[in-house]
Amino acid sequence: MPRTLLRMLPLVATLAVLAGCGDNTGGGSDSEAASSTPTAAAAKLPPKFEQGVKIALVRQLGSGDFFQQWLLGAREQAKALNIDLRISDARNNNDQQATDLQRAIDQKPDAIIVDHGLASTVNPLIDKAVKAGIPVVAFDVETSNKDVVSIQQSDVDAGKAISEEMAKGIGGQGKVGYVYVAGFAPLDRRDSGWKEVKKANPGLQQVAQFGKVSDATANDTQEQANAVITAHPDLKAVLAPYDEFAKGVVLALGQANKTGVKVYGADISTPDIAVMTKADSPWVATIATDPANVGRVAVRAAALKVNGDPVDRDVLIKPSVITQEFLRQNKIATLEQLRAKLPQLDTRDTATADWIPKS
Ligand code: SR1
Repeated sequence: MPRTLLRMLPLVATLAVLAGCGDNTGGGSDSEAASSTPTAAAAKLPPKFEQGVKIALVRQLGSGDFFQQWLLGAREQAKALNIDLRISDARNNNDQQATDLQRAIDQKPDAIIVDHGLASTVNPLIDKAVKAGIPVVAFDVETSNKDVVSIQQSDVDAGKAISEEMAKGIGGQGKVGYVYVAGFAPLDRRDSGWKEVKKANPGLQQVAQFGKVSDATANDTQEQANAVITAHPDLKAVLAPYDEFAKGVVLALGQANKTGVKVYGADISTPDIAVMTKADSPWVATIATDPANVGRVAVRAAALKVNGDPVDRDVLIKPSVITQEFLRQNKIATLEQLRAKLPQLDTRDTATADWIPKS
């Protein structure tokens, strides 16, 4: 594989990282997640699962490609395990997420999955759930509770890998914009990676930091990016390590007819691939896992806890740097095609057991 196309390096390397159900959420296209990992011959479920298990999924956010794909994978895995997945989406309202989490605890489910959330909002309730004997799996939450299974996409290394890709892409020199909102665990962790790379590359000059997380993150970020692009005509790149951020910056650059600025993002989906591979697209690289697979891992980890099976306290899912060049040269237009070209995205062996169907 040509070295400029795709980098999937081990932990020590520098360019890539280390190696239906009573819900109120929306959705995305089922086909993207559904076809990604063929279901193997049905395994025999433990009696508890044969009878039916209830798991509450308490989400801080649900809009955008990443979150929709994540949910499709989670739902698919839940279905394969006869789990009634009860989903709430606080739409970035932290008080609402606290209410949702308290309600979930009151309903005494077999387990709770907390998907994103401000540490100060969710941790007291996570501790309460654990004390009440409810197994908790946390995805993208900064929690110190040792009884919680904590899942993330190796975000410090992810931030470092995409920042290094940017440093290399602009020859280690020049003005860069940075899209970041504090308080979201994955963004905070990626920020640590960026800080490390910034320190190691004194030629990189961060001239602006902006961004907004909302129900319409791309559009809100676009508005802020417009101002940054105007204020810094000699900008060389923008580090936007969340796909909704990256799409917002791409929209702003297009609106301003501005060329010569490279965008480095995070996450991947079929719509993201379309944006990256469009003629003259400034989005040149992203760091990503398969979001549907991450959703599946979260549900499997919860199922293992419900069954009393061992599961690691920290589950790190390894992302890959995926370049525009790789996507174009391999004529990849969909996430499904990317999965076929990039077996590293497969996480079926993470957080599993013999009795768990390979969804
Ligand atoms: C607002 S936090 C957004 C991030 O959460 C997940 O980790 C995704 O990778 C996304 O970039």
